[in-house]
Amino acid sequence: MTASTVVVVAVLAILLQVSLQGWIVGAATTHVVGGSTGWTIPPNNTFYPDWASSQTFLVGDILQFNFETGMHDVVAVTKSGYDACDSNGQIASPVTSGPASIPLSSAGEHYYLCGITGHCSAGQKLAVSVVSSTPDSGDAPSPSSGGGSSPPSGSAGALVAPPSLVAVGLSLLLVNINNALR
Ligand SMILES: [Cu+2]
Repeated sequence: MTASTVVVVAVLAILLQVSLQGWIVGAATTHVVGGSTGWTIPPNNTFYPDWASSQTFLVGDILQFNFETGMHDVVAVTKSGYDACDSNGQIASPVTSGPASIPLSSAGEHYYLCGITGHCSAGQKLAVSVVSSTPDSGDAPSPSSGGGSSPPSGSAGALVAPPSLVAVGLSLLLVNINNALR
């Protein structure tokens, strides 16, 4: 009886840890450029600006350009290259294989265009504004005022809440399992 309880709790602990890691790692978002339209000559010149304005781009997120290899490409360019549809302003080698996943590794403005003749001037270009994922470098504001209890030491500030929630959940599970086995 005790042994089976230990096994059940161990399995639950592993599952909780896996889901917790997923919660942390899962913070990055993959943005499918243009949604279901993908990366192509858009129906109008405001299509990609409109799409970009509907998104929040954080450092660490990924831009996914869906296109058929050979039909389009993705060239990261400077702002002047973007404005002029001039791929000579490229700041990285063109990505010619679709679909292409490009990580947003720094904050600021990032510019992309399709280098196939005529496509950029037809609106196939993208400007995104990437913001830091931690705009406030300080700790998150604590909702508890007057409790006086400080979080347990030894954990990174951002990770204090989830492990304690897991601990509470495990305790409740232990109680329930013990009751069920009686
Ligand atoms: Cu193109």
